Order: sequence, then structure tokens, then C-alpha cells
Amino acid sequence: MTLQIAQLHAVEILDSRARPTLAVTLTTADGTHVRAGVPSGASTGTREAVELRDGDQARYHGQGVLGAAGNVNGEISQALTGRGFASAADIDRALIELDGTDTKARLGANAIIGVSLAAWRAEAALAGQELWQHLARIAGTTPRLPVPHFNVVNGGVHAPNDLDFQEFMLAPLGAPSLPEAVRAGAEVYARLKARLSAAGYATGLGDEGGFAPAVARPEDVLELLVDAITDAGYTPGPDGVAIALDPAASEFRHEDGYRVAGEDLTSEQLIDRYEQIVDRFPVWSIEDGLGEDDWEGWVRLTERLGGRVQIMGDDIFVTNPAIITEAIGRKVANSALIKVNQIGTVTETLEAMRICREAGYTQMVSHRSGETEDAFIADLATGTGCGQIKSGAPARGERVAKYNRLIAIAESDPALRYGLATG
Ligand code: 2PG
Ligand code: MG
Repeated sequence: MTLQIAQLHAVEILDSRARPTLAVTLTTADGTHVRAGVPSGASTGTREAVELRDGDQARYHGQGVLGAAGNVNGEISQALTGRGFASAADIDRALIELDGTDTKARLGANAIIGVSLAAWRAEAALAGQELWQHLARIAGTTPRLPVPHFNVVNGGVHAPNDLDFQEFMLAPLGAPSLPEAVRAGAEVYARLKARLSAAGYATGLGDEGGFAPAVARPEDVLELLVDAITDAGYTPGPDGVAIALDPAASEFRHEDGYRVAGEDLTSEQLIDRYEQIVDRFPVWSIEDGLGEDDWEGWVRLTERLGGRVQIMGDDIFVTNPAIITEAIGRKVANSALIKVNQIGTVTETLEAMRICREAGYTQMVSHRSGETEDAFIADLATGTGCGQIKSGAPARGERVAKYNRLIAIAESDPALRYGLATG
């Protein structure tokens, strides 16, 4: 099969935070037409692939992406159209080569990932397959529907409250199926809202659709969550609904240590705090528990808690195959968060996931805080069979688009298994 691009076009659209991002449309020589929306983060790792923003203060406060769109419509389009490619992976390689930098800073990771997502979607369409099936075939993986992780309380840079921990997620580990997991997430979300209202908290939402109450101590949020899980009729824990955290600790790094709810903590004290949290609450996974620069701390965190909970790297790994390889060698974490735009092509994303699989590191496919209605990650999580996804709350269209896509996939193939990857 040859993948021949007849037309490639990018336009500036809005993401879910009223900031510009890109939509890329790709038409193949045989008339297949696909579109991709580009996600964008707020709590970004410093080693992420570089998003190109215009910096022109007269438009969108400097956040415009006309330059990145221009790169797609100009240089990238000129280099790719009319040429026959053996695969979408070949298009990814051509993009990496054309950009020529390690961080995709010249053409922009936002421009490159938009083209990459569209190319993979086009290749699946040409093969007459659903995207998740196509990704599974290329990656050599067994598809599986992932456990959704619903971010129902937002803090950190995603909400204007005093909560330092960024994300508190519901993980319906005990659900028998994907639709039942979605149902559990939505039912607990509703009970949480009722609890917050009854306690006199505002129920406004953060960037990812979770509530953003004026609570500062993470333990107080965890208590509310356990109560809401119970109120909704589920068992808090692995047999029902467990909890996953993304403190996003790089954002509350303070001098040599960390500042949580007004308290200064050393790396070791923060690990102690996590241990107490794990002792007391049904927390099964901790992402970015420490800062991206605190590799020594990460080694100790993994030693102390890695046997009990999933210790996941996001900002520290940035979906980068080389960094993940180094982390595996140094016994840092036991799991990786996977975001396509952190590395900038689907091919490199699949490579990062393969490295994790081979080392026995679990993986969770993730949205960004700035999203579009594009649900590519639902297919990526299913096709790679990694068993976990996070896409925010079970509310707000751009978050729900991913969960609804998973429901559609489940409906289309009743034989697909659901749940954590068992290895
Ligand atoms: C994270 C993400 C997504 P952002 O830290 O895991 O929830 O946030 O996209 O802002 O980096
Ligand atoms: Mg994170």
C-alpha cells in the first residue's frame, strides 16, 4: 500500500481553554479525507517537544499558532505532497528529518503531531480498518479497552483554588466492562457534586471538568472522594472504585523541597506523606509525585512505594523513548504516562510504549488540559492494549468525546476485553 498525500492543510482553531491550536486536514490521492485536532498542555515538562506559538501580543495574547499552521501549509506540505510513502511511520520519519531539531522546535511539535495524527488516521482508512485495529496491527499489540481515569477534582495550574495537587482521579478498577466503568465515574461525579454543595463549597469546574473547591489539603479531598464513592453505592478500592493522583509536583517545587498546603517538605517528607496517604486511602497510582528534576527522590519513592502502588512518570519522562530508557536503567518509577504531543509523532509514541512494555512498566494514555473533540487517544489506548487512559472528568464535551469513543469501540466489538493490562 502506498500513502500518497494530495493535500495537507492546517487552520487555527480553539482548544477547550479558549486558546488557539491546530486542526490539520489531510486528503490522500484516492480522495480519503481525514482531520486531526492538536492537544496542548499547561503543566508541561521542560523536556517536552516544543510547541510553536506566534508570540504576537496583538493576537490571542501571543498564543496564536499561525506560524505553526503556516509551516504545515508551506514547508511540510511542499515536502510531503505528491510523494508516495510506504506507511504513516515513514511520514513521521520524514517529518522528523525535515524539522531537523531534537525537540521539533523549528517546525513546531504542534504542527508535526497534527500531521502525524492525520497520517495515521488516513492510513487506517486506506487499510479499511478502525484506527484502534490498525494501531494494534502496526504495534503488534493485543487490543484491550482501558480503565478510564476520571479527574474529578482539579487543582494546581488547572484551577484557581489553593489545592497544590493537580488531579484526583476515580479509577473504576472493579467495573466489569467499559460502559459500567463510565457509569461508575459519572455516578460518583454526581454524588461528589452533591457532597460539595452540601458542605458549602462552590461546584465550579477546572480545566479538565473536575470540581475546583476551595480545599487546600489533599487528604481533605481524598475524604470527600471516598464518601462520594460510598454514596454512589460503590466500594472504595480495587474491587470497586479506586483513586489515582497526579500531584504534578514540579509545579509546587520550592527551593530544594516542596510546598504543599503551606507546609515546606523535603523530598523524603513528601514521600512519607504519600506513604501515609496510601495507608489511609484507596490510592492505587501516583503520577508525578516528585519534581522532574528530583531523580534521586524518584529512586527512593519507587523503592519505598513501588511495590504497593503504580509510580508513574509524566513531566519527568515526557513520552521520550531515550528518557524512559534511562529511567528504566535507574529504577525510576514503574509506569509511564503517554501523551502524543509531548514527543510529537505517533511513531515515537508507539516506541515509548514498546520500551515500557518490554521493561514491565505499565502505561496510561493521556489527554492534555487543552483539548479538542479529537478522540485519537481512545483508539491509541485500545489498540495498544495498555489498559489505562485518562481524559478528565466525565463532563465537558472534549473530555467526554474520548469516553464516548471508547463506548462506541466496546459496542462495535463485544469480544474486546476490558481492564488493566495483565502483562
Ligand atoms: C498532566 C496533564 C493532563 P497538562 O499533567 O498529566 O492531565 O496536564 O496537559 O496541563 O500537562
Ligand atoms: Mg501529569
